[in-house]
Amino acid sequence: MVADIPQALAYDDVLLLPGPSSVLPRDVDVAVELAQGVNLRVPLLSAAMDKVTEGEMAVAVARQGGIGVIHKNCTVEEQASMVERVKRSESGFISGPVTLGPDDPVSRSHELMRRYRISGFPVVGTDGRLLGVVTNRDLRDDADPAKPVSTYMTSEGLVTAAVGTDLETARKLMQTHRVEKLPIVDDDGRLVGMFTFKDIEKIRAYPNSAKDLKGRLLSAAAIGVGDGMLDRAAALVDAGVDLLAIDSAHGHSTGILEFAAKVKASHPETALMVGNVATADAVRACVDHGADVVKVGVGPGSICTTRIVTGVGVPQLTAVMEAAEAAADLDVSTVADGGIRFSGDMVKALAAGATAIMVGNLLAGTDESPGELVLAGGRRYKEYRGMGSLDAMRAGSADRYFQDSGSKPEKMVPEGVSGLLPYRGPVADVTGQLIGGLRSGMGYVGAQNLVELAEKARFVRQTAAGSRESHVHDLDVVHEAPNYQPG
Ligand code: RVP
Repeated sequence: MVADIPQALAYDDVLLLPGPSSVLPRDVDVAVELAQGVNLRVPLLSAAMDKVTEGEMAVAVARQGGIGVIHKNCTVEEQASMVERVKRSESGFISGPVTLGPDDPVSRSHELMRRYRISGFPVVGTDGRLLGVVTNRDLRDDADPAKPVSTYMTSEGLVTAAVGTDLETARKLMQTHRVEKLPIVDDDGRLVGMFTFKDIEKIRAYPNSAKDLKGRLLSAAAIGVGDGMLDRAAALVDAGVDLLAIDSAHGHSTGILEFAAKVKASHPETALMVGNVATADAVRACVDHGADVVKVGVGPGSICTTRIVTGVGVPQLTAVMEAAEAAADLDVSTVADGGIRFSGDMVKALAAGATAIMVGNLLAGTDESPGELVLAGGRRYKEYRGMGSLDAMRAGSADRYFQDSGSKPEKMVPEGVSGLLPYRGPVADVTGQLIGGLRSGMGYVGAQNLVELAEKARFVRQTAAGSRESHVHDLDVVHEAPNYQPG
């Protein structure tokens, strides 16, 4: 009987063999298509966790070429407005700008500025014609909140451009006329869209952003099952979400699968990610129920106690390999979720066949993660918690673990913990190291792109002694490296 038990491996159990290579790290291609319309420039997702991905993180990750999955421990309105924030953050050409009517009060303009973090609006009449532009420069502190915006808007000598104006022409026009917004109007003077100078500058600053066909950053958001979740999905789709993620600790369960089929039937055009799973059968079940992407990982997360509390799970390398093989047969993608501690783990996950990876821990200590810095013993930290921790479940994630959020805390059975992480600076620093490590790994393997990485990968197993040898040993680290934390 014992002999029949299959063995499963974790990332740290293996290494990749170096192969013949004429590939330089800087020349490799790390782009992937996660699902139709969801083209990533780097194979990275940030976790749908309330200490990891809100609007700011989602924008930051998309600017680096990945996609952030906005968590759902908040109201539908809050989550949808975070998606909108991502979609509006830098779109180059904004085809449906937020507008005001001439009679809207100044207070409404302030409200919208705060909500969308934008600095001004075109003002249009009921017939859609552009009447003026109002920006925060027009609305100084002494602007009366009750007065109509027409009192303060600029309407004389408006700088506008015709339909079809390209990005560079728009930039030059705005520079020449020293304006920050360039409304695009048709022959009848109707507003068709708008460029903003800030957006164009950001496009130049983040050339590797992951974008949709309209040039807007990609966004993803989590939903659960149960009351109101179909409405939540609809609100997120209305807000422009590119990828819906059904977030569960056990994706291979009837309730999740049936719900996935309903979501797919309601929103066939929106890419759907379902998880989490750890077996090939589960991948097939998810795909049978509408998944375009299957998320893999039962128990590898840094804050996760599922395997300890329930005795269930699969070491992540094996889970990824089995899932990726099944997914490849069905022509869908997989995301290796959880347990990525170093960039080398990312290389191993992708070499094992995952289309992309998802991280929580590595991004939770950054500037863009939700929450304040905590000072302890002279060092800076940020809080990180599992969605199966008691605190997070009370805040709304109990359904991920098939528990009732109304239960008394002492009745809940947590599958996660909370803790502090060292502060890690901006997201761009972390992703720079991760992708840099990936590129170097591909160079060693001799893989020009991620498909080749999976094809050429040859793993060897390492013993505990091998793992010890792989890690830093026999010295006290004095100057920490930005991509290596001991133990
Ligand atoms: P990590 O990057 O190792 O911190 O793992 C993050 C992943 O862990 C998440 O994307 C999610 O799948 C899983 N998770 C989140 N909460 C919990 C838990 O409380 N058990 N697990």
